[in-house]
Amino acid sequence: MTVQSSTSCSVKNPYSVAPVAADRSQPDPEELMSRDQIESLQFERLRWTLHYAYENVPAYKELYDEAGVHPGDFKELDDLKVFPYTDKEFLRKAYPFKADAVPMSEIRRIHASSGTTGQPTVVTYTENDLQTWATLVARCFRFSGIKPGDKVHNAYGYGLFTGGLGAHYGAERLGCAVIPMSGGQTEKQVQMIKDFEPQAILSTPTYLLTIADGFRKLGVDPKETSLRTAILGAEPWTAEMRHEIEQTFGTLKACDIYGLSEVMGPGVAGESFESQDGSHIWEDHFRPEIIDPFDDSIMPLGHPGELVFTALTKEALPIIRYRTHDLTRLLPGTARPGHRRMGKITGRSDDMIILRGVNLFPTQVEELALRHPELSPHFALEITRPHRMDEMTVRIERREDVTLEQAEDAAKRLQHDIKTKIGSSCRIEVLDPDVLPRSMGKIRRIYDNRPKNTES
Ligand code: DLL
Repeated sequence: MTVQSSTSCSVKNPYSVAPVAADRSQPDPEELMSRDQIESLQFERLRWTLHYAYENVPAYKELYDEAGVHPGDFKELDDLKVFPYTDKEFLRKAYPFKADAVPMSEIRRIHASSGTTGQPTVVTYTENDLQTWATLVARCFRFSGIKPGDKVHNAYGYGLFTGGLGAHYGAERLGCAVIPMSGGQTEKQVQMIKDFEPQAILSTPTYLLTIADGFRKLGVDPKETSLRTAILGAEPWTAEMRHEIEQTFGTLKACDIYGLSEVMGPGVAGESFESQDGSHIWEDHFRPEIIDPFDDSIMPLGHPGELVFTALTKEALPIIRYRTHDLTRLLPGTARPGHRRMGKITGRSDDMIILRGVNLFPTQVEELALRHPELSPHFALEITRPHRMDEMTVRIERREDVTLEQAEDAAKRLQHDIKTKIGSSCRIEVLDPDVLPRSMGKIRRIYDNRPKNTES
């Protein structure tokens, strides 16, 4: 490509298409829309999306033809419910690029979700998709208290994972100086934070705990760092974990950011630093639904269930009624009343432990464990089947400043809490500090050591 020089000698790219607001510290107009305005925008965008997917992605045409529905049936928002759900399997079958609505010449980025089992899920982006993504991530960061001009330490992993690059371009779009650390190399992270004095950090909640440990190992109290804002996501975390992190870093505010690769990546929803009351879903680009994961029926506002998303503006990879497996509920918007909020995610339906008929998520253990000041946030759950019955062992580290006896006393109380509040019996093993493997990104909480290929 030939680059023409500008006569005004401006450093700005004259060919840039990025719609950056003149004052990046101000909300986008769509952010401030009323519920009615959002819903009429959603209706227009949904109608476009349904036709666009049907005409350009054979898998959607096949799905809708088989179900006997047609984009022309969409006459009001409520009609979305007649279109079948999609899921990871739908995308897997299209591996790697058969779900794309545009030719490869229009694709500018390819990411893939790790996929704990089998084939990864591939997600693609056009130039416009990347612009939307950066704009929405920037919106989340501003909403969570980051300001143009701030230095932002990005500890989300760079690479095929959408966290690193998604957060990176969002921070640049907001007008921040990004420090592209990626995950891992904790000592170096600590050094960079000490030397560069960023105001904000982007990380998974559990990796931020690892970084806090890194500071303590150097003899530095995390409260002495420059960090004032942490934007945390990519894994479930509880109000208790927020409290833990905010206490550890002193004046820092920890806010949530939510997203998933298939729907875009980070930035589908973000949290206000003022109200810290759950992430608002950016409904100018995504229409959420909550469904009953067992009978697939749609749940009313406030009821828990599985989150389902329809992306309203995606060009490369249309996503319609995609089942996320994330369990939460929808709530009315507060700081941005036109957009609905999501409650904290309890977990993924596929991460649910069923222990002798009782459903259990690691977040429930996190919530209860962190109420005992003798116990640390570092724990893992092991499921075994020594005889015919499943058993769970909670392995949890004690805090540095308590004795083993004190921690074991607290563990007995935790065991009682788990029995009475969740309904499961378990064993608790108290470990010394720094024994469990530390998170470098998304933490692994569950170790399922039951014999394979037997009935559950
Ligand atoms: O984790 C995207 C992301 C990166 C979000 C950085 C936020 C920050 P995936 O790897 O596709 O994408 O994983 C998506 O992670 O379905 C949830 O189960 C979980 N998840 C993501 N954000 C949150 C959150 C990225 N704030 C899966 N709270 C999702 C709870 C989250 N779980």
